[in-house]
Amino acid sequence: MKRMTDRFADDGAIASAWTSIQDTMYLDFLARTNFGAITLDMQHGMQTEDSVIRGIMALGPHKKPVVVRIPVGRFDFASKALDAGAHSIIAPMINTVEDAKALVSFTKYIPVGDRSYGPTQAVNVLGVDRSEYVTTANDETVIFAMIETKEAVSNMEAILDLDGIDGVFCGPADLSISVRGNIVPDPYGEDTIGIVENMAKQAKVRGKIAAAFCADAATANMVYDLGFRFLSIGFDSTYLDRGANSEVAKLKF
Ligand code: 3PY
Ligand code: MG
Repeated sequence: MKRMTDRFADDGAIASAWTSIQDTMYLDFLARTNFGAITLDMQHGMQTEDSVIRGIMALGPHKKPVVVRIPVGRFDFASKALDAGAHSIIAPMINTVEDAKALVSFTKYIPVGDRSYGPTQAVNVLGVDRSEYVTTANDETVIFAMIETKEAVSNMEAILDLDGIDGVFCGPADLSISVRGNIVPDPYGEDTIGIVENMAKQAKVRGKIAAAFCADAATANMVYDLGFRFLSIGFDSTYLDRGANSEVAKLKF
């Protein structure tokens, strides 16, 4: 199987779907689109532990990277999602080096972290044997720390310096709320765009991946130009609205 990390070689980028819908038939449809990866969102999206495990298994045959955004602090479930065959974890609200170290301890095997041995289902889903899985997992699983508060920004370089943190993931809405002190988000607005630019720069100088949540393709293109290389684009209701409404708009009645 072509692994997720390969796709970043030669400055490649991944456009990921972002989904909250628990249904495996829907996930099968989504995986047949031209998105390069599928992200299952448990933080604000309605994915549950059960639906994520079923989702990873349903997505396995598509051979596309499956990414799971865990709820805040649920590093135990990050391990379980990797054991089920997820390629990557996005951990929200990583504000301190201690948060990041806890994330690494649950998601990377020794000597980087303390992930417990037991990839029974991952080897089936990914089609590799156990010894290949465990000896390559630290390099092949991609662990993103979400940077989305002022505190996280002040600790970002130290978080990025940690072995086991493979990249940072920009949460532009929470970041703007935290920086502006205003609950109405202004993603990629003038108060935060400099921080976002620096995020990509700091990741790149360390050979790590900058990732970001984007509402649409125009935002993803802008963020790509800043140096981000894993870009989630829109979410379920936008896919349905835009797809359905673009057809309806073509009707002559
Ligand atoms: C944010 O923008 O804060 C996010 O977490 C994106 O989902
Ligand atoms: Mg957020």
